[in-house]
Amino acid sequence: MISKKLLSSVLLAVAYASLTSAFTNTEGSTHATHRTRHISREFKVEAYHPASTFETFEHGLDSDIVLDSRAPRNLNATALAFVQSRLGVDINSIAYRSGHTDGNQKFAYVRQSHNGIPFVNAVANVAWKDDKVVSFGSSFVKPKRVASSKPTISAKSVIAKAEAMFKGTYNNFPTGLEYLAREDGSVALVHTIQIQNEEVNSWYEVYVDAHSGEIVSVTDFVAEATYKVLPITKRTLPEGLETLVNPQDVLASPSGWHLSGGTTTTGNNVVSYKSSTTGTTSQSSAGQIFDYTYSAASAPATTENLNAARVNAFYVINTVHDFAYRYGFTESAFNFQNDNFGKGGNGNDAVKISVQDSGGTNNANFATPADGQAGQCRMYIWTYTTPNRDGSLENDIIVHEMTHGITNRMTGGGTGRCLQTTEAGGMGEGWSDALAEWTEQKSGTITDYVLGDYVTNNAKGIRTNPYSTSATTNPLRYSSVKTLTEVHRIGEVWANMLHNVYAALVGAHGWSATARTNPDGTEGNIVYLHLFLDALRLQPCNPTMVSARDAWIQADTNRYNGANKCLLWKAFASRGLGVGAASYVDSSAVPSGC
Ligand SMILES: [Ca+2]
Ligand SMILES: [Ca+2]
Ligand SMILES: [Ca+2]
Ligand SMILES: [Zn+2]
Repeated sequence: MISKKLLSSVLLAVAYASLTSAFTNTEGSTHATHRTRHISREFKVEAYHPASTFETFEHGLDSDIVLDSRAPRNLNATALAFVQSRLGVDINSIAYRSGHTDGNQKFAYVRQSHNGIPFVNAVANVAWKDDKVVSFGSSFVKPKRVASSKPTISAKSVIAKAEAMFKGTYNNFPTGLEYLAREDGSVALVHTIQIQNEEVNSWYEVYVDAHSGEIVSVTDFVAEATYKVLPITKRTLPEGLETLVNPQDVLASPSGWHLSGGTTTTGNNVVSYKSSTTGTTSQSSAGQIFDYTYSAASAPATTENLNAARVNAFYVINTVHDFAYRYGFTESAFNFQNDNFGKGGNGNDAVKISVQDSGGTNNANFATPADGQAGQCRMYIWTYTTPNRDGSLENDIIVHEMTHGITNRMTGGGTGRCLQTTEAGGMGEGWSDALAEWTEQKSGTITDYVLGDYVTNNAKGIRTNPYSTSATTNPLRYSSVKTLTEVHRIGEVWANMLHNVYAALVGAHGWSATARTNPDGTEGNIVYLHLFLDALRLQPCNPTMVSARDAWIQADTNRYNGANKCLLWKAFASRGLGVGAASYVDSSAVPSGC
C-alpha cells in the first residue's frame, strides 16, 4: 500500500517536473519576440516581432562601408547605403523612415520594404558618432513568401470588426497599408487601423490581413505602468516584493492611477509623499516604471527605501480604491478621487498618504472629513527593531487605515460624522482589521489572522489575540465589550465576529481568487465583501454591534434574497450577538427556522 502510493506520487512529480520545464522554456524563449495582449476576457492577440540583432562598434566601424558612408551625402542616402551593404540586401527592399542629428551624433531609422510597401515590424537603426558608425540594430527578415501587394478587401470593410474585437472606436486616423512579418516566415499585407476607447484609456493600432480579413497583430500605444511592491495579498515584507505591471483596474480608475502622463506617486485616487504633497517619488525610468527595492537591512530613511515606501503606499491605497469601487465605494458613494468623471459625489478629495511621517512612531492614522475634502493618512516608522521598520511596507496597516476612510464615508452619507461613539469607533477599528484580513487571503483555507506582525517583529502582531474560529484562541464575545473602553480592543470583538462570518460564508460558498476584480461571483469571499459594504450604507449613524449586525442581515435580504440569513445569525450568535443580545449581554439564540 505504502510503496504503491509512493510510486504514484514519484511518477506524478516527474510528470510535473517535465511539464514545468517545458512551459518555462517556451515562455522564456518568446519573451524577446512575442507579446500576448489580453484585449478583453474573450479575446487576446499574440503579437510577433522578428528577433532583432544589435551590433556596437565602440569608437566606430573602420571598414570600407564606413569610408563609403562618410561621403558627403545626406543621412537618408548614407543610412540606406550602410544597411544595404551590411545586410547584403537589395536597395529596393529598404525604405528610409526618419533620422536626426544631435551634436556629433546621427541616428537613422529604416524599414524593410517590398514593392514600395514598408514593413510594420522589420526595421533597422544606425547610429554614427563623428561620422563613424557606432551601432546597428536590425529585425529585417528573409521572407519565405510575401502576400500580393494589392489588397483584396478594403480597410473600410474591416473597421467594424476591429472595433468590436478591441472594444473601442476607429479614431479616424488615416488607415495604412503595410507588410507584417509573421512567425511562420510569411509576410502578410495588412491594413493598419487605430481603435481607441477613451473610457478605459485603450489605444491600439490593429493589423488586419488585407486579403483574409484576419486580425494578425496589434500595437498597444498605452504604456504599461510598473511598480515594485509588496502584492496586496502578502502579509509581511519577507514574503517578497514583486514587480507588478498595470495593476490598476480601469473600471474603477478609468484614467489609470496617474494624472495624464504622470510620472510621480500622484494620481486621481491618492498622492503618496513625504513631508509635503510635492515630496513624491518619481518614476525610476520612463513609461511609469517605479522600480525601487526596499532593503530591510537599511534604515527606512535611505533614498531607495523611502522611494520604495512611497510606491508601496501608492499601490496599496489605489488597490483598495479599485476593489472597493467594484463593491460600491464609488464616486456617488462618497469615495476619494480628485476627478469624479461626472459620476456624482464630490471630487477633489483624493487620499493624501504621508509616508514616514515625522509626527509619530509605532502607529498610523487616517482622518476622514466629509466627501469633497481629502482623506489624510499618516504612516509612521516603527522603532521596535534595528534598523527601524516602515509601516508603509506592511500592507495590512495601510489597508486598515484606508478602510477607516471607507467606513467613515459610507456610514451616514459621506459626512465623516457617523462613527464617533465609543462602540461605533470600536467597530471602525474592527472593520479595518477585517478588510485587511480579507485582502491578505491567498486561498479559501481559513486560518487565524494577525496584523502588524512585521513592523512589531512579533508573530502575535498588534492585537490581543489572533482572529480565529476557535473560541480558545480568541475568546472575545459581545459581552466582552462591557469591560472594554479602548476602541481597538472593542474593535477586536467586532473583527473576530466578522472573521467568523467570513469563515462561514467561505465554508458555504467557496472562495474566489479574482474577487478583487470580479464582484459578480457567488463565492463566499465575494458575498462577504458585498455584505460588508452594503451594510455600511444601511446602518444608522453611530451604529451599535446590534444595529450593524441587523444591517448585514438586511443587506443579505436585499442582495441575496436572504439566502445567508441563518448562516449570518449563527455566526454572530456564536460570539454572543444572537437574537435579543443587548447592552452587552450575550445571546446565542438564532431566529426560529434557522
Ligand atoms: Ca496597456
Ligand atoms: Ca502583516
Ligand atoms: Ca469624493
Ligand atoms: Zn485604526
